[in-house]
Amino acid sequence: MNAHTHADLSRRFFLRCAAAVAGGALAESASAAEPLPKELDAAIAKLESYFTPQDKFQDVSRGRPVPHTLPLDKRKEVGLTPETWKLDILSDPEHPAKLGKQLTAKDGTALDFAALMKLAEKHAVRFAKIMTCLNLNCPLGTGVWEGVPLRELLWLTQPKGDVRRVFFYGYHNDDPKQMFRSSLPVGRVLEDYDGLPPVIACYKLNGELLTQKRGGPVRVLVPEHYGFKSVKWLTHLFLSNGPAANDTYATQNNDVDSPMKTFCEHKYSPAKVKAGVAVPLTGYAQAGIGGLSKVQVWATPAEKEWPKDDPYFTKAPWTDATILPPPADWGVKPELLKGAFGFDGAGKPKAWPMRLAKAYWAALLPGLPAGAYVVRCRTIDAAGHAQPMPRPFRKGGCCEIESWELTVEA
Ligand SMILES: Nc1nc2c(c(=O)[nH]1)N[C@H]1C(S)=C(S)[C@@H](COP(=O)(O)O)O[C@H]1N2
Ligand SMILES: [Mo]
Repeated sequence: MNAHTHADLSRRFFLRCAAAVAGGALAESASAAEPLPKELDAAIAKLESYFTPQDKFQDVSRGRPVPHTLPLDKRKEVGLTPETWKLDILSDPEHPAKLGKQLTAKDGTALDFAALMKLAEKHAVRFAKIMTCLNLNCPLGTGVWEGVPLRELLWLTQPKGDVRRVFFYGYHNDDPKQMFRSSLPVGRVLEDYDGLPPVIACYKLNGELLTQKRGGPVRVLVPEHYGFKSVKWLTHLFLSNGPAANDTYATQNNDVDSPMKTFCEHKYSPAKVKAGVAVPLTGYAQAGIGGLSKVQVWATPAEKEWPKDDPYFTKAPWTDATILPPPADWGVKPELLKGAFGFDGAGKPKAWPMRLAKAYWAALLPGLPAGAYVVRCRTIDAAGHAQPMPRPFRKGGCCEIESWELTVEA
């Protein structure tokens, strides 16, 4: 490293620290290389806490009635409380796997919550994940999820072979038509490749037991996938020699093999501003399996036509937004993050932005002449793909470039 580069780096580091101090709420930044202008303070202060309180998650659960609305007596009867919960772990009757044994409620050998907690003493893991529905463009919430790696449950059956996939479903009012099922290749459950956290049988969110509404007592949580793989009110887990996905979502024309995409949306943008006055913008970006390297914004006069042969606006004069650093206050107890997957012993993320989670961003557009504008934002993933590439197709998850209106008054 030559002296010039070093001086330049030091200057950048100084600016980062200045930004951290000026921002107040912001911890030391690894990504904000410039101090944030004061005009952004108010919009940044409006951003929600990083982690979503359990009762603030959006809900898309199916069921008639939805299982979490059942009265307590009924929930006890069907095993939807920690004291009554039971999980059958079975060989798929249609494509049998060779197992040493099965765990079944019928034989009194099903896994109960106490046995799961016993496994948790040795194997429990926590990780951050954004929960997003493949069919919605806005995430349902971001949490620290705790559970036992699902492979520990598979190993209880002493599998000998003929296992290619696992599938699972939850309580569905004992009505086959209401069953919500998802599946994974067994290899993904057994091994955490590509730096991924394990697939878990999850019983806690943000340090609290999973509520009925979030799928308690136990749900599956698949770190890299959209919400439909994370089956709630888990009751049945199958080891299967079937070769293909049998997810309920596949019957609804969804791409059930595509992990989460990288994309962004705005959170704050004024509806109207005065001509020549800088425009504060904030938003969030979901860092999908492809990671996140940049968020960019662009405002253009509404009447201006864009060439039809550039549907993703790749030739537009995008400018970089600032990806905000990890928050000083995450919205959960700090102890929860110490030693969690992807965090160090002090509770600091090892990399930022964190994959399969989110980051907030902010940008200050320079003042504009009076008129009607369209503003857009997009992400650039870690490999350099600008949104919605490299996977633009809708059925593998939402990633359209968001656009919204801005009026600039004389
Ligand atoms: N048993 C069951 N699990 C389910 C569902 C369901 O309808 N029933 N919906 C799935 C879908 S499509 C999504 S997006 C997530 C949403 O998780 P959340 O309700 O905790 O936000 O749950 C998944 N798990
Ligand atoms: Mo979903």
